[in-house]
Amino acid sequence: MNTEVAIIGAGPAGLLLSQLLNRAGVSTVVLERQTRAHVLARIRAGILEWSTVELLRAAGVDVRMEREGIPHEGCVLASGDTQLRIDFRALTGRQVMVYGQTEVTSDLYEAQDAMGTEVLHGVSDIEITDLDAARSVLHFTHEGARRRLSCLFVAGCDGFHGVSRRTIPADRRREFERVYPFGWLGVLSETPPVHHELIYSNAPRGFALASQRSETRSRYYVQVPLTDKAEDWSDEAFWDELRRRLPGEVAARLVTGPSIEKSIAPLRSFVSEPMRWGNLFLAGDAAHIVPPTGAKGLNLAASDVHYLHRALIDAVRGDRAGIDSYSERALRRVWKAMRFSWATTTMMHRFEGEDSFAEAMRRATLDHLGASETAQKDFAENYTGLPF
Ligand code: FAS
Ligand code: PHB
Repeated sequence: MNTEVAIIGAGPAGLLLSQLLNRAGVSTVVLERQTRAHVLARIRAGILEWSTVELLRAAGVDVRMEREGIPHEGCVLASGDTQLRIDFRALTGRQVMVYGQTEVTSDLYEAQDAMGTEVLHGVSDIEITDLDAARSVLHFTHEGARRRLSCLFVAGCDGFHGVSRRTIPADRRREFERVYPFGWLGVLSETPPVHHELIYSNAPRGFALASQRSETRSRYYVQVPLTDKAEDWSDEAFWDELRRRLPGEVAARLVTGPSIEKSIAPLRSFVSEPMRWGNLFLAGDAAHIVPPTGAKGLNLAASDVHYLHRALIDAVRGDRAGIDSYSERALRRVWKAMRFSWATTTMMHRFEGEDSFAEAMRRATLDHLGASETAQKDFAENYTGLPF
């Protein structure tokens, strides 16, 4: 098999990159470990930065998003019964879009079907070779046969547990990590959202988030110890805990119902540098992980794809300047989002065993945010997405 760009991973990063390259006339083959149904069953992110919305428009996958997505012009940061609305529109002139990652991935799959792009599922044992040659080779197993894919470039879009980052020699990688001592227990329910905007709540019992997928489908999270298991939490226990962590007047209007999905996501901050090794380019979770507090995970994957698709189109046409500067340019934006995600996680969560000083710092940060339009503008600029 031959192609111009081999893409490992059919998550949002891999499919969006493939779609943008195909629309520019660059051929791709996408290799995915799981089945399509498995990929589409994942419940993950829910907030799109406006630059991600515009990139999806450029990829030609905006029709359903425009119809079903919900623009949000602000969010609420709650601490106890105090609620502070951050007005994105007034502070930055920008907004975000509520549209689930699952829907983004589904729209990308349909667009790739229409393109006739080869997306192979059930692929295993990928080995990447010849990264320093004119053409690289992926060896992999598919439908019981060992196969060979020759390409000009390889895009590692295979997430945190993928093979591509580990193809870069360990002594040439610089890794930065912070593992948080708690996770997020998330519930999806066919119930009307408790508020028309997202509420991030810092409560004495821990963090909670009231999010949504549509006017009839809600997504809620509570901070839980890493020792918890989703199956340990009954729906009733979840709703009770969520009520305890939301402002009283919000909890009073919470509509509960059976969970249609319930899972615990661990939280970590992680960056692996560089994001390029010869003909291999990392994008998305393959290179970096952020705690979901800042709603940056999916949006950083889109950010990497924004830089990488242009660099690869130019490189296929003979201009290598973009691929030579990709890692540095992508990482500059990654680190700013990494900082914002770490800062909001620290500001909004209770850390087991933290001392009174840490608690006082969190309170002072929230007080300052409430009193300073400059601080609110900084939050809004980061949350709605820094410029590419
Ligand atoms: P993905 O992990 O989505 O996709 C990688 C793909 O590569 C997967 O389909 C995988 O099956 C495939 N793959 C892996 N190894 C392979 C191999 N060896 N060969 C072939 N294929 C391979 N972000 C938010 O902004 N908000 C959230 O609330 C949020 N919640 C999350 C909850 C969970 C449980 C997780 C894990 C992540 C969450 N994220 C959230 C972050 C998430 O949305 C990611 O940022 C986003 O999926 C990144 O997309 P990709 O980089 O495409 O990686
Ligand atoms: C979600 O709806 O899943 C979501 C929204 C905002 C976040 C994290 C998750 O910061």
